[in-house]
Formats: sequence, C-alpha cells, structure tokens
Amino acid sequence: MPEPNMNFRKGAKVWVEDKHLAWVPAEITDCRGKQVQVQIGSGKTVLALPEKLFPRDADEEEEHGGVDDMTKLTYLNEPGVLYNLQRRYALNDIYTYTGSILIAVNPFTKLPHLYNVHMMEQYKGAPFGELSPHVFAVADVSYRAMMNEGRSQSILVSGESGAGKTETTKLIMQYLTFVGGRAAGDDRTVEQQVLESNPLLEAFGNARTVRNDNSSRFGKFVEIQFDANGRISGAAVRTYLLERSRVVQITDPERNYHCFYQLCASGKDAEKYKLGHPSHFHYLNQSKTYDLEGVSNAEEYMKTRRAMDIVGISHEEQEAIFRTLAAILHLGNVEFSPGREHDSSVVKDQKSTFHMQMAADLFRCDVNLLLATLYTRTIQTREGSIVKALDCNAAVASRDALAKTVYARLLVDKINISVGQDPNSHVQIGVLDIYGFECFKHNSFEQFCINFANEKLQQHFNEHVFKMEQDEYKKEEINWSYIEFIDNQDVLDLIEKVTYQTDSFLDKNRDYVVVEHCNLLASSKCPFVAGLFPSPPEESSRSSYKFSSVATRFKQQLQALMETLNSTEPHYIRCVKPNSSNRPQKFENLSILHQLRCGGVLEAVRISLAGYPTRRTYSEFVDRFGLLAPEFMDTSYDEKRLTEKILQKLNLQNFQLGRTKVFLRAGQIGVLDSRRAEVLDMAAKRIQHRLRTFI
Ligand code: AOV
Ligand code: MG
Repeated sequence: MPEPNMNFRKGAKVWVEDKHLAWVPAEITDCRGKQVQVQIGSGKTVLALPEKLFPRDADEEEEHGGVDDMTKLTYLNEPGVLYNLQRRYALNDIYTYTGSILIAVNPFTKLPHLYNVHMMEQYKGAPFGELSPHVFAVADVSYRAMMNEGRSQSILVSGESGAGKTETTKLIMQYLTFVGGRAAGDDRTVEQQVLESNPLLEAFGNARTVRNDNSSRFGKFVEIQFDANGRISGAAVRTYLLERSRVVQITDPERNYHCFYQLCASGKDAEKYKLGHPSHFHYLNQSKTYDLEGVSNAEEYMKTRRAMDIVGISHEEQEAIFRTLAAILHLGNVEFSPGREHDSSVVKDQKSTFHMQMAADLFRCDVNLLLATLYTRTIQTREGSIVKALDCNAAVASRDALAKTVYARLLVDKINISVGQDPNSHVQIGVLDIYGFECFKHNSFEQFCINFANEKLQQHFNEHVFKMEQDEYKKEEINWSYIEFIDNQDVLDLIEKVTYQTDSFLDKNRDYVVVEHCNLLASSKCPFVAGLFPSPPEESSRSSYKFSSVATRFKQQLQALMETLNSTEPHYIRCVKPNSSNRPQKFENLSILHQLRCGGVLEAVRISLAGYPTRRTYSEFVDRFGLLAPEFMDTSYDEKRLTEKILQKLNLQNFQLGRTKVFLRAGQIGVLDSRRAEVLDMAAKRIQHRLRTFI
C-alpha cells in the first residue's frame, strides 16, 4: 500500500473516486480484509480498495474557505487540490498558489474590486504570500526581482481556450505600467502605448470561436523594457502563428477577425470603401453570426482607431490599413466561371467584375494585373517560363491565398511593432500569452504547431519546478540528493517529454507564398501596401510557388523564444476554465482536473510529493504537535530539537531538519495528525469525565 494511505482507520476522513465528480468526500465506516467500506455524503456506503483512497483533512478548511497555497494543505493530493480550488471559487477567491505558481480560475463575471488602483497600491512591494494570491503579486514579484537582481524576468500564462490568459496578460501589463509608469496625464506615454497595443492586437488577431467570443488566434510575447530607474522605456511585441485560414473560411457561430465587422459598422469609412452589412461579403457571411453579445462593432471601431492614434500609427497608415481590409472583403466576393479554353476561368459576372475593380482600386494596383494574378500562374521550365491558366477551383484558391498573405503581413508587420523599442534597456519583463493545447475534430497544422510549442513550454515548466524544489532544499541546507528524483521514473518521464516526428508532417503542410502575389502587391501605388512586400521573393527554379515553411519559421521563432525564456527568471500563471458554458459560479470537476493535469499543476504536486511535500517552520510544527510530547515541552530544547524529539517519539524516519523548517515525507503529516486527533480525543473525554464528577 502506498505510503499516504497507511493511516486508514475507522472514522478516518478520505476521498473516494466518483464517475461524475472525480472525487467525493467520504468517511471510513469499516475495514474488511482487503477492502474498506466508506460512507459518502449522501449516506450511501460503498466498498473501495484502500489504494484508491486518499486521506482528507478534517473539515477545518471547509469552514474557512480553503487555503491560499496548496502546499499548506495538510494532505497534498489531487482531490485536496481540486476541492481547495472549488471552495475558494465559491467565495470568488479565484486565485490560489501552488508554491510560487499562481492558479487563476476564470470567474466569468466582472470583479472590479480586485483590480482597481487601490489594489495595485496594496500589492506594490508587499512580500510575496503576505496578501491574498493575486496576479498583481506575481507581477510585483517579477518587477522587484528585476530591480534587485538586474535580471530579466518572464511571466508565462497558459491554459485552454477561454481560460483567461489574455485577460490575465492585460492585468499584468496594467500592473507593470502602474509601477513602472511616469507621470500621468499624457496620452502618448510609452506605458499608454504599451497598454493600447492590446485592443489593437485584439481587433486584428482575435475572433469569436465556439469557446471564446474574444479568442486570440495568435500567440504573443510582449517584452516590456525598463531603464535603470525601473521606468518603462520601450516595448516589443512578437506574434506567433496567426490562424490565417480564418480570413477566408469560417463556420457558424464563429466569426472572422473583429476588425472586419468594426470596419463594416464604421459609417462614413465603410461608405467610402463601398462596404455594407457583413452579410454582403463572402468572407463574413459563411457564418450568420455578425454581432457579439454586449459589444457594439461601431464603438469598437472607434476604440481601435483611438488605440492606433496612441500607439503612433499615422492617419495615412490607418487609412491604408482599413483600405486594405476593405480590399480583402471585395476580393473575397470575386467569383469565377469556366473559361472558353480547357481548365481556364473567367470572372463570373458583373457583380464579380465590380468587386474585382474595387479590390484593385483599394490595393492601388492594376486591375488587369490582379486578374492575371488570380487566374493564371507562371511556371518556370528548363525551356523558359510558360503561363498556365487556372481552373475555377484553382482561381478561388489563388484568391484566398492572396487574401491570407496580405492579412498576415498586415498583422505581423504593421500592427505588431509599433511601440518604440529602447536600445539602451538591459532588463525587461516578458509576458507570454500563447494558446494552450487544442483538440478539435480536425486538428490542423496550426494546432500541431501549438501543441508542439506547448510541449516545449511544459518541459521548461517542469525543469523550473524541479529547480525551485532544489533551491528550497539548498536554502534550508538539508541533506538531499538529486538521486531520489532520478530514481522516480514517473518524474523522469515528465522531463524527458516527447519528440515529434515532424519531417513527414512538414511535407503535407507547406505553406505557399505565390511569387505573383508578392509582385502584384509590391507594384501597388500605395507605399503602405507596397511596403508590406519589400523585395519580391527570388524566383524559384521550378515553379512560381515559393515554399515558405510555416513550420520551419515557427521552429526558429520557438527556439528564439525558448532562448529568451531560458535567460530570464520565469514565473508561471496557470489559467483554468471552470466550465464550458462560460458562466460564473459553475465548477466542473472533471474538466478542471483535466486542465490541472495538462497544465502541469498536478505534476508540480507530484514532483513535490517525490521529495518532501510537507514543510513547516519549527514554531508552526511545535505549536501544532507539541502536545504529542508534553514531557519535552518544559525543557530547554529549542524548537528544532523539540521537533526532532517529537518525530522520533512517533518513530518517523527519513524526515529532514532544515535551517528554519522541518521537511516531511508524504504521509508523515497524516501519522502526526491522527495521533494528535487521538490525544485531543482522550483529553476531551478526560475533561468531560471530570466535569461530570464535578457536577
Ligand atoms: P484566453 O485568452 O485564455 O482564451 P480570455 O482571456 O479571452 O481567454 O478570457 C475569456 C473571457 O473570460 C473574457 O472575455 C472574460 O469575459 C472572461 N475573463 C477572463 N478572465 C477574467 C477575469 N479575471 N475577470 C473577469 N472575467 C474574466 V484563447 O485566446 O480562446 O485561448 O485563444
Ligand atoms: Mg486569448
């Protein structure tokens, strides 16, 4: 029987597995041979194998609404972690620590009292762990570590879609601009620019999905740079893997990127570009969802414009950006029908001709060149180049590829790096908001890349958790060796982690940039559009398709990211989505447990269990367990020696005595607690007896 379970006796409180709720609280009513009979809350009794049970703390925590750090749980096990989160969530205590990791459960309701200036002031400079767990505390600890150690920091925010990563990231940025900001009043301060990069990136990179009305369809790493005085001096935003397919293809009830709907609702500007209701445009009307609950597209348009002003995008460029978006929408309405020659195509009708002309006008390029670009392709052969006609399907694919290429360039090149960078800054805090593991019916290439990135980040996380454990042991100068972990195959598996066979995958997932498309746009009379395609890609020898492997680029980006992260001190925030209906106060155990597992929270717990999961300062320990050895209490022993005496008296072994804390193996606290319960029970009986005789 595993160590944590060795204390099961009649009356002991335990967790027992449950199909629907994962775990339910129960109490042991009988021990029969190999099985144990337990009674669950409803009064029902069930038989269970002892190794399937976990010890549960006496109901203390239930009354007090849980503990703010999982490591304070008397029994650090999976059900304990889950129920602690649940208790806290019920009280809108959405944040909980697991050591230095912050777990944030999405409240799905506004909690303004948590995020006001008063709160930021409270957390400023407060020792970590002194106040209630909070995203501001993590931001503050990063800022102070950066200032004190002169070392760059990073905060990694992860979790599944809709778990709250982007909102958390914004709160971190809000806090950092609060502590590192200059005098208020000016709209165009660097910190204001940093903050306003968010609505801008969201307008162009976020969309409604089945899981989240404001889902980020790209990953981002925001680096906020600081000067020697700890003032914000610049910022850089790196974006990863925009979901390009969304520009041309959506299904109900999802939407295309927010900016398109904003532009359609912009009144005068929409008129200028001959736009109308989104239902008139193929790229938007494949889904019948045009509006978001509680969001006005027109107001959002104003906000995006304002953000562009603040970030420093000139009016001329703004005009060009929206004009390009309008061009994409018109382009999407160009349809083709079979041409006279075999496998050729022509623009279908008057309507399509109009949209074609509009698209060319808005791109500021020649309509005939655009036309030629869409339904022919130049192929290089040994004898020279030949022009090949494209059939209707190929022409549509070419049209869509053009739209995707332009849009992706827009986000990456223009929206991305608008806030100035500070070349003199030596330290920075990076905040990573990258979508978590995704699993859809059809797992696209992008999902594969995302999952790959997540594997890497998970590995980084596990290594970090290890190191933190090691550091704590070192600090306490306890006799501990790495061997114990190496021996633990479970834990070893976590670090080794999986390698993907990417090569065969890559073949199937080439992403083509068509040379003609680049040439077309480079010829634009609008310097902005032409600037998106600075040098026409070299002609490749065999075809006019230029192979640009998204995977190769992403791999390089990921490598650069990992290098950056490795040179910084990391901090982790794990966001948890409490239910799939995005409703407040709904806590779905099974899915949450799954997220805790995927996000490495339970791994962190397991790593901790493999060592010495319970740590108590000597005074805490003596306060609680002194009554187990009253004979030593009046002696001149110090607390450390007393602790040792108590543990020896109970025949416990393999514990470690650190500088300020005692480190206990899994299960040892259970032995101590049940002995304590017995002693208290006996004492209570004695008092009752005395009272009775006294009366
Ligand atoms: P995500 O970034 O993790 O999903 P978001 O940050 O967009 O998730 O959060 C989804 C929604 O949850 C938000 O639009 C808010 O309504 C709500 N929410 C999240 N955090 C909070 C909070 N602290 N307080 C109140 N409401 C919150 V994705 O980008 O889809 O992976 O790709
Ligand atoms: Mg997001």
